[in-house]
Amino acid sequence: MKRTGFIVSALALMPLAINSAFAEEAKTQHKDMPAAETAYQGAGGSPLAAVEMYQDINPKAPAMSKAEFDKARQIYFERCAGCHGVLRKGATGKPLTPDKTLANGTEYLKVFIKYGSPAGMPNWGTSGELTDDEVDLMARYVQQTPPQPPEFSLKDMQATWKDIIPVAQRPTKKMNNYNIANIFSTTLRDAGEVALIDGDTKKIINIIKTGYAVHISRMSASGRYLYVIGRDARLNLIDLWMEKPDNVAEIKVGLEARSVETSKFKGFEDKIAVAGTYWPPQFVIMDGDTLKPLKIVSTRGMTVDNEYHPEPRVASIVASHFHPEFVINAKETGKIMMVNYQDLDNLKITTLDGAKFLHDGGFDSTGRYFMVAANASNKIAVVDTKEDKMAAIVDVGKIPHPGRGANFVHPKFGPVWATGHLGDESISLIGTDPVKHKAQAWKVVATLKGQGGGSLFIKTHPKSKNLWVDTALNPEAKISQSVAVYDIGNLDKGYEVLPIAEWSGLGEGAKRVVQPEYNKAGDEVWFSVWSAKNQQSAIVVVDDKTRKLKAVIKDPRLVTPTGKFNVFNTKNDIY
Ligand code: DHE
Repeated sequence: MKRTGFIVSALALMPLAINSAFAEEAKTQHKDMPAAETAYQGAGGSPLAAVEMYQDINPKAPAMSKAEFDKARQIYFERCAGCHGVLRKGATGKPLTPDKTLANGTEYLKVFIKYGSPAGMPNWGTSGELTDDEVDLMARYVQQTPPQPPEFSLKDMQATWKDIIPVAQRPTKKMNNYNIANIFSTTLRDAGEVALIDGDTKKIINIIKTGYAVHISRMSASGRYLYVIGRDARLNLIDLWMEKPDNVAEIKVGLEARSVETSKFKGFEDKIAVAGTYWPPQFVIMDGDTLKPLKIVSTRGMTVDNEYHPEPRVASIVASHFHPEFVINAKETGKIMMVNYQDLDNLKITTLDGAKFLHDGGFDSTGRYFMVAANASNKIAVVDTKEDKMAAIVDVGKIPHPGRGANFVHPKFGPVWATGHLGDESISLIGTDPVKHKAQAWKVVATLKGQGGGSLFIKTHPKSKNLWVDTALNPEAKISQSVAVYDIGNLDKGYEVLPIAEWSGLGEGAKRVVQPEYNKAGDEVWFSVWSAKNQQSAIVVVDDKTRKLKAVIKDPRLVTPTGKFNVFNTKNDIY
């Protein structure tokens, strides 16, 4: 039996009665599961856990009371939906639709839920996360018809839209003395806030309320407006020209989201914004300076394998520099939509076939090619945003996770873009110059050995000679609390390890070092030291040239900092 796809294929083949030998096998096999990937997919806990949903009664499924059903639904959306999908059609995890689960029955499912599987299913029971009663509850729940969360229309969005400070009442010029190009918008994940930190003085300018488990920040083309999206699909628009930068508009674009972007094409600066949602599976185009919703487009449809998928979540979105277009990546279908925002009444979308499941990515150094991770296929899909065509699909390591990736000139192979991986220790360098380095273009030209798996973000800067790689989700504390740094001029020398968490001086306690981000000048790298919500966290600033500690930013208000977005670098796609 193939070991991947274990849950469903094994369930289909095994007899209904579970013997203890099988349970023993499940227990031992679980040891090789890719823990980093599982921890990451379930990281957020879906906001859908709190949403009331309509439920059919399936006479074939085991009986459940309403109270039991509601409890199970909450557990499902908090822990399982990230991998198995809202409608249980399967994503990183296997499908759990009644046609599969009913055939296998409660006892059978209980073993998998309790002991996990080598394909990545966590051992929810033996790890102590779920009690035996809860395991039984979940085994019965996944045999019911999946409840469907409500849709979210333009009217629903309009009802949540707040034009807090209308354009006419906003400043007509910058009203503060901040060097706004060097502000860092810092995600305070569990506080549902962002901290605007002055990159020059390292002082907090303002802490601003945003959505639940806030995810990313993006900048408008002029560098004035900052867009922040929460997992609960609340989108905030912050005006950096105000005396004290703050929210000027807000909207809820759905029930769950991760991505936002703004128009960058000449003539459309600051004009249009777009946000993608996990639920409902769609994206919405808005006015850039007010967030007024204008047009919704569904992502439901066929996958790259020509199978229907009812909930393709919107993953990363970037703005083209070559056309008035957004590049919108649908996770489960593996499709990449080039959405032209010039004429919303006659919307033109060019759809490209990428690979499954699309997640995060960034541009090459010229801004023409968008490199996006198809994490379940271990590939990077390369989109030519000038020609609106796929340039290539490149095989890389296990579960690529680049963030926006890192661009630099390799001493031998010319311009490359790099990604780290969640599933292994490798760092893949892909040639990105099809003109002067044709033989290397869209090939992995070199593979570096990193500290270990569980890497989330990699970064460099055009002015730097360093390449920084975090390993935030590595199970070893020593590795998750430090970063590896390579000398770009001498990559064969291997990496130096910097003990960032130790430098923060936070002392004992679980913490992870996550996401290197440069300042505008490219001479400092900022790292988040991400502790639990009730513990102190910090930002550690390293001098890029000397690789020595430069500053530690600590403040009781810096609760669970994760992503940091330097205004200049984010606006100009510098990484
Ligand atoms: Fe993220 C980017 C989705 C978990 C921090 N994350 C993204 C993007 C997507 C995404 C689709 C790309 C947005 C874009 O470019 O338009 N992230 C998800 C998930 O679905 C996932 C796996 C689970 C979840 O429930 O959310 C997940 N992400 C995490 C975390 O646990 C992280 C480490 C901490 C946190 O803040 O929650 C995290 N994700 C980030 C960051 C970026 C990001 C910092 C932007 C990186 C950048 O440099 O651009």
